[in-house]
Amino acid sequence: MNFELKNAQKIRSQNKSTIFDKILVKQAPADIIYEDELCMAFNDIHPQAPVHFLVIPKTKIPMLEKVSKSDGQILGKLLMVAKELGRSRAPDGFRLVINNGRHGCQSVYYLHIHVIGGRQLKWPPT
Ligand code: IU
Repeated sequence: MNFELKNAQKIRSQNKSTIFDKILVKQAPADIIYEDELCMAFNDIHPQAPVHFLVIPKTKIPMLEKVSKSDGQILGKLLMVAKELGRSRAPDGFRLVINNGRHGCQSVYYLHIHVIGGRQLKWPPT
């Protein structure tokens, strides 16, 4: 069982501070590749492909199932940033993934979009 899967099995409070809260305020290290007033993107510490970065909102949402109607604008923004960075870093194609909850293999309860590419990806994901 890999680290993320093991972590995803743990029951945790969704309101607890996460490593991404710390990365946002530069209290934890990350290889930041993009930042603006609404979001940040940084390279995944355990990349699953040559290109693997995460896009997070600056306003905390613990997981996709917790988004509300008022989050529509920030969700659109995250997708736009993922698309722009994905297109320039993985011009032959890329995949976006949002893990949600235990069965979704979410290990960090701070909403993030994985952007994965730089090699031929397979389908379906297991
Ligand atoms: P998940 O969808 O919650 O399983 O993804 C969390 C990701 O955060 C996972 O791919 C980790 O490798 C990644 N990560 C990171 O980039 N930096 C960190 O300090 C930690 C985890 I802890």
